[in-house]
Amino acid sequence: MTRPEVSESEASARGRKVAIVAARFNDFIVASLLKGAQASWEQRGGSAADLQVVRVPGAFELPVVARKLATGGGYDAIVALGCVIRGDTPHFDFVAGECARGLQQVNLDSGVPVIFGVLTVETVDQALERAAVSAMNKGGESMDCAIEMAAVMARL
Ligand code: INI
Repeated sequence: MTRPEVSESEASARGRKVAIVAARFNDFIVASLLKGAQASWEQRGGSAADLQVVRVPGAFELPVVARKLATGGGYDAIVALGCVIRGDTPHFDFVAGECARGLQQVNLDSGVPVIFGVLTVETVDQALERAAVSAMNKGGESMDCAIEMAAVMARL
């Protein structure tokens, strides 16, 4: 990933309120994404009381809950976490595609940033690589993105 650092103020979670909606399907991956997101929230100074986590059955269910959180929760951003692995399912394209489409719809319709932290991969190995406890953890990256977007929206 090539992205220059954001300013210190835009990288701070202090005073922000964020919700995570995370799928339970493929939890051996999603649990690591969730840990990465929570760690980033803490590292950036977010308070535990201002971070809500909601679990849903699968990636297909993420948009409807993201919508509820975005429209009624007073959150500055929503982070959606999940993992869809092509090898596991003949309906990969439906689950992954509808999840992405639904989350983008909530993002644009609500005006509350919805971050796409859903892995859509070919193999388990690719998923493990992106969920490792490292700088590459997609959950942590998604939380960083949410915090930056909260700052961007507050500034505009
Ligand atoms: N849900 C996922 O989050 N990842 C998957 O890989 C997956 N597969 O393989 O099918 C998956 N399916 C469940 C789906 O998200 C819904 O929960 C289900 O269809 C009920 O609506």
